[in-house]
Amino acid sequence: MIFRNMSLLIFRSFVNKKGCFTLPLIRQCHMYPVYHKHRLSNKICMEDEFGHHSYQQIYNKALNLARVLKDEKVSPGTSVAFMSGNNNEYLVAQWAVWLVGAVGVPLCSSHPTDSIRYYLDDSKAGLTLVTQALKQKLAPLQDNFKVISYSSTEVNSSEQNLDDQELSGEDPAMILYTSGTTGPPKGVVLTHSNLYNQTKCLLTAWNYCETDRLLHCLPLHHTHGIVNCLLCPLSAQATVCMLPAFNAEKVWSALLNKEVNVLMAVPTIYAKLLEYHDKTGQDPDKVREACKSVRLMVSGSAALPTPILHRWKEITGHTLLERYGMTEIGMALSNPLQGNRTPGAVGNPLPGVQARIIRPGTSEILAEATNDSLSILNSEEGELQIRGPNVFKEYLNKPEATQKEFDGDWFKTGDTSKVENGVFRILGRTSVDIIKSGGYKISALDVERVLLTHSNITDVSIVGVSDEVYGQKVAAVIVVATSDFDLQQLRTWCKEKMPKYWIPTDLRIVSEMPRNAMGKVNKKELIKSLF
Ligand code: MLC
Ligand code: AMP
Repeated sequence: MIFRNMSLLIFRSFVNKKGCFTLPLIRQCHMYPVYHKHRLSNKICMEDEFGHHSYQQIYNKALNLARVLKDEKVSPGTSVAFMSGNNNEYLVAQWAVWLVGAVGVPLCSSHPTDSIRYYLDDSKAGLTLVTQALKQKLAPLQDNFKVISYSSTEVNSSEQNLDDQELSGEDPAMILYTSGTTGPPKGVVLTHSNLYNQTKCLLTAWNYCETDRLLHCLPLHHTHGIVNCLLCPLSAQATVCMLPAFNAEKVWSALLNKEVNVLMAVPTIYAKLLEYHDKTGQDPDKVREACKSVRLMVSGSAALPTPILHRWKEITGHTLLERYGMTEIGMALSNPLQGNRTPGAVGNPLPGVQARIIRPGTSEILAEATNDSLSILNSEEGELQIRGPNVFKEYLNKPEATQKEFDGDWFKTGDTSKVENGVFRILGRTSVDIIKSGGYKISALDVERVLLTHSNITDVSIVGVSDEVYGQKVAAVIVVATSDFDLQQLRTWCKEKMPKYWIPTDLRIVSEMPRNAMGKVNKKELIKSLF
C-alpha cells in the first residue's frame, strides 16, 4: 500500500544532496522508514531549551510513549490530544500517537480550561497526553477526560514489542481547530496523505535540505508551525532550533550569531523584529553581514504589508518570500525561491496544487492555474478556490459544514483574490466576521458568543480594526446594562473564557447597537464611524 505509514514516511529525506526531490521506494514504505532511518541517525533533529536531541533519541522516546499508549488500549483511529511546551516533548508525543495509528490533536498550553474542554469534547479524545511540566493545567479536566502525564526523559511502559501499525493515506493523522462563521471552531481532519502532500510540495518548492537549521518561534497548534516549520524540515533531516515562544531578542540573537539559516514567521513577528531593531540600535553592518548566512526567510499566515517587506530588505538584505496557505489546505500559493518575488503578491500554485478564481455568487471561472500553467479569462477579483491532494478530508463530525465549503472537489477558501501581472494577490476575506490578528484566525462570532454570556453585556459586535503590527486588532463594540465597565475589566473576564488572541484590545461602549431593518449590524460602517 503506497500510503502505508505516510506521516511517518514524511520524516525521511525526500531531498537528495543536490536539493532535488526523490521519490521514496514503496519497499521502504513497508519497512517503516522513519524507524529504520532515524533510530540509527545521530543527526540533531531538534535543539531546544533542554539541549540537543537526535532523531534516534526522539524516536526511542516516542517508541516508549507509544508502548504506554498501547498499554492504555489506544486503538488506531482514536483521537489522542497532547499538550507540551514548544520543545522535543511535542515531537515525542506526535510521533508516539502516529506510531500507534492514532490521530493527534495538538493543544495549546496557553488556552484556558474552557477552550481545552471544548477541543477534547469535540474531538472525542480517547486520551490526553500532557507533559509533567503542564499537568496542573489539565487538573480541572481529569474528572471528565482520561489524562496521563508523560515526560520525555522517563516513560514507564510494559516494554512490550510494538507491532507495526497498518495505515493508509486516507487514515486521519491530525485534527487542527480553526475558526469560521458557522458555529464554534471546527476540527480540520488532515489525513496522512494530506500531510505527505503538503510537505512534499514545500520540499520541492523551497529546497529544505539536511544542512538547514530552521528557527522555530511559532505556536504548535497551527499548520504554519506544524507543517512548514516542523514536518518539512524534519522530512529533509534538517535541524529545528526551537524557541519556547517568540521572543524578539532571542530571534535576533540566533540570527546575529549565525545559528540558523532559515526563518519562517508571520508578518507581526517581522514587525516586532523591526521594532526591536529600531529600539536597540543594532549595528546595521553586523545585521546585514550576519543575515548573509540565512538562505531563506518566509512570511505568511496573513498579508505582509509592503512597508515591512521593504524595511526588512533594507536592514537584512533579504526579500521576504511571501506565501499563502490555510489550515484546511496547507500551503497553496508561493512566490518563487529563485527569481522575482512580487511585493504584495503570493505568487503561483505550489507543485501539485490547483487554484482558480470564481466570480462571486456564480460558477464563472475568472482564472485557473497550476504550478506551471496560468489561464486568465478575466482579471477581475473573485473567490479563491483550491484543489489537490493537499486539501483536507473533512470538518470533524460536520458533514454539512464540509459540504458547504466545497464546490465539487474545489475547496472554497473564503479569500478574495485576483491575478495581476501573472501572480495571485490576496485582497482580503469575503466575510467581515473573520479577523486575522498576529496571524491567528479569529471568528468575530465566536468572540461575540462568549461576550454575550457576560451579565453586563446586552449587545455586542466584534470587529477587526486595522493595526500596523498585528494586521488587525480585535475590537469590541458593546451595549452595557450598567455603565461601570471598561476594557481592563472586559479583558480580565475574558482571560478564563477564551484564547488570549481572541481577547479584544480595544473597546467602544455605545448606548444602542446600530442595526438595519433585518437586525443586522453593518460592521464596515461601524468600524468607519467608531475607530
Ligand atoms: C495583542 N495585544 C495587542 C494587540 N494584540 N495590543 C495592542 N494592539 C493589538 N492589536 C496585546 C496582548 O493583549 C498582550 O497584552 C500583548 O499585546 C502581547 O500580545 P501577544 O499576542 O501575546 O503578543 P506576542 O506574545 O508578542 O505574540 C505575537 C505573535 C503571536 C506574533 C508571536 O501572535 C503568534 O505567535 N502568532 C502566530 C500565529 C500563527 O502561528 N498563525 C498561523 C495560523 S495557520 P498582555 O497585556 O496580555 O501582555 C495559517 C495558515 C498559514 O494562518 O497560511 O500559515
Ligand atoms: P488559518 O485559517 O488560520 O489557517 O488562516 C488561513 C487564512 O490566512 C487564509 O484564509 C488567509 O485569509 C490568510 N492568509 C494566509 N497567508 C496569507 C497571505 N500571505 N496573505 C494574505 N492572507 C493570508
